[in-house]
Amino acid sequence: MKKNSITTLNQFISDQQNMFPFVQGSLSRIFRDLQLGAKMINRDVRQAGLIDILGDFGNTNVQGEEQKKLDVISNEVFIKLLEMSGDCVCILSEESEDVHWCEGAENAKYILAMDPLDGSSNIDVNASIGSIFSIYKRRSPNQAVTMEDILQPGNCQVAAGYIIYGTATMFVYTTGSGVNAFTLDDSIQEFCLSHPDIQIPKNGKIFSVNEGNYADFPESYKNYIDYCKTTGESKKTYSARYIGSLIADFHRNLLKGGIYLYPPTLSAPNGKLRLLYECNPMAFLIEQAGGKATNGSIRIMDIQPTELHQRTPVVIGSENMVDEFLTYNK
Ligand code: AHM
Ligand code: MG
Repeated sequence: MKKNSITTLNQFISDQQNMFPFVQGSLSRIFRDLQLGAKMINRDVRQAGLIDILGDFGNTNVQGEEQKKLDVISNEVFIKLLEMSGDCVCILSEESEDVHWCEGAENAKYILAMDPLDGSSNIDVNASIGSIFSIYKRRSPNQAVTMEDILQPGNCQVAAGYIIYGTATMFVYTTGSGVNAFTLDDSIQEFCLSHPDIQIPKNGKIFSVNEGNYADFPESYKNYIDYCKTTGESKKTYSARYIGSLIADFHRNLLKGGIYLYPPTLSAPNGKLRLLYECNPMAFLIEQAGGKATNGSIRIMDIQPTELHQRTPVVIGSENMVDEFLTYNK
């Protein structure tokens, strides 16, 4: 990149496409749709306190109109845009119980999984939230889509990323050759390359976990968390940082180095986070940035999903910190 030059996300994607001529335009079109959806949701998030979108889904406002939660609106926005361009045969969403089949796109090549607005309970308190996506190529191009197409392990992802609606709005993604982040320039409404080729530091100083659940964690997790909090002259302690919004916690750790844990608990033995919509895309990004992601015993991206809304414990972040955790969780 030339110094002082601006590279927009569209330009970046089109350059990548020129480098790999076998990549047809459909993946680029999906990215165009995701960008447009991100800008529309960004607009709504920025106005969240001003317009009637804060209430619970199902409520009616004083005019008798139905109020919609932003996560429902976000789901509708992405589905509508992706369905219109016809490059996804189906969409899997944390907000939809079943597979959403895209009308007229029976022959499309891609399957998209998403959490349209993760951490949405943070909207009401003006904390960062985000949208997560993960893209797979269907395995059966010339026949009806099977469950094998839909339930692919994370190691088959062709692209993944997230949009963080924070103090700035950023689009962070990978197609398997590094991680790049683009910041939305509000004045021109373009995502511009701001963080090329992100690498997570091998060691970090931050651990992120909901310690409110500590009593319910397995012993190995408790021991690791106790270790993170150890103080002493010879040992560097870690600082705790936990927003309770996966993308915000992940994004900070990605840039600064750190580890994020969502352990199994007594009441939720598979943790809380979803494999398809949250853990796989984050695992692809972290590995592409030089980090690691595990469920405590195996690599997140090697888990074979068996159901759409499957949950998994997750430990993700700087390589040496995840390795250190694994010595506690043999
Ligand atoms: P959501 O998909 O319903 O928004 O829930 C996922 C969120 C993550 O953003 C966050 O990391 C986690 O839930 C926080 O859970 P907890 O409040 O149990 O710590
Ligand atoms: Mg979520």
